[in-house]
Amino acid sequence: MEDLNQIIERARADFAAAATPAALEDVKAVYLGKNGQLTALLKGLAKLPVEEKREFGSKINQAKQAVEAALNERREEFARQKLQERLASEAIDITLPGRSSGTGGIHPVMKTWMRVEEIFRTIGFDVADGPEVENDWYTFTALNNPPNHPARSMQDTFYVDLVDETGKQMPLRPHTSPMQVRYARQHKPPIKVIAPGRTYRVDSDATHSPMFHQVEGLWIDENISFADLKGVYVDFLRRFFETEDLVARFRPSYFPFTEPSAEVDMMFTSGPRKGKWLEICGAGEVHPNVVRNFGLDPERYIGFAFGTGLERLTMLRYGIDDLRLFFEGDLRFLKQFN
Ligand code: 2U9
Repeated sequence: MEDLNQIIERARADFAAAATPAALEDVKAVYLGKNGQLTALLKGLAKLPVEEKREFGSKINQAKQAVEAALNERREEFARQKLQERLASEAIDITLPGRSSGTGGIHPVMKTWMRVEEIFRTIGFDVADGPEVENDWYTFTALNNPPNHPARSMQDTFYVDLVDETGKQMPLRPHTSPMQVRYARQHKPPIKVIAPGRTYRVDSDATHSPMFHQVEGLWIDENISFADLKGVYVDFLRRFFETEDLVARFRPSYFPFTEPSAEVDMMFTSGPRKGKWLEICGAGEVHPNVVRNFGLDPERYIGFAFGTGLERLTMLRYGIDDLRLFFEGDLRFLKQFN
């Protein structure tokens, strides 16, 4: 009896001392294996008389069950330990910020585009759209450009390998004007429209990009004067820059498609940018030849047109000094606007 209790105690101690599951299985063999101590006792039963066999046999079996229970307990301990180690090594820090797929933002020039549309829509202007690969007539002829005008040259305008219905090579539009010509020929006066969009010119430095954006405006009716141009444009500038403290001046200039023509400068009259004239726009009363090309009688219909660069408006609004920043796609720059 003493022996059995001692065996159980030693087995428990040995199981506890086993450092690894493999060591535990080795120790198990010492007690329960084919040549184990309890197995040997069971084998020895055969030599005992019948009564003792029964009594001693049941005690050995109880001892065997106790040793097996101790073994299983130690096995479970190893399993729990292994699970804890795995949980610790695969732990997730739930306080880390999530990985987002990133949301896109609106490009600052597009923001200006949207703003300009919004402002002009509130004063009754429609918004035109049209092709970027144009034909010669809408791009130059309709706008009163003489056949030898430099704008028509390969140095100033990009051409694609396509010819229009009159056999002339097709340009990438160097201004948004063709959209206004198309619109004017499809609508009856009053014609009140802006044409924003991408434009292309053979030009590239800190203030010029081969692809840029313009917005042009056109208002044609029976009596639309230079005074209306001033009123509409200055009102637009004040709303775009969100300040009443802004003045504009109109300097005489020349464009083939307007007569008289002017360049518009603006100046802030308060704040940090106060007191410096900034060029912002070209404009004028639409030339009678252009009105005729709309299919209208220039003796009856008259009005103004203007053209502004969307990059220029954006640079002045945010104080950006290099146009190339708009086209480099650097997120450190772009993220500031969203
Ligand atoms: C039609 C008739 C007339 C639009 C005009 C300008 C003067 C002009 C430039 C300013 C900066 C283009 O982006 S820019 O480089 N624009 O100087 N644009 S008058 O005149 C028109 C337009 C369409 C049918």
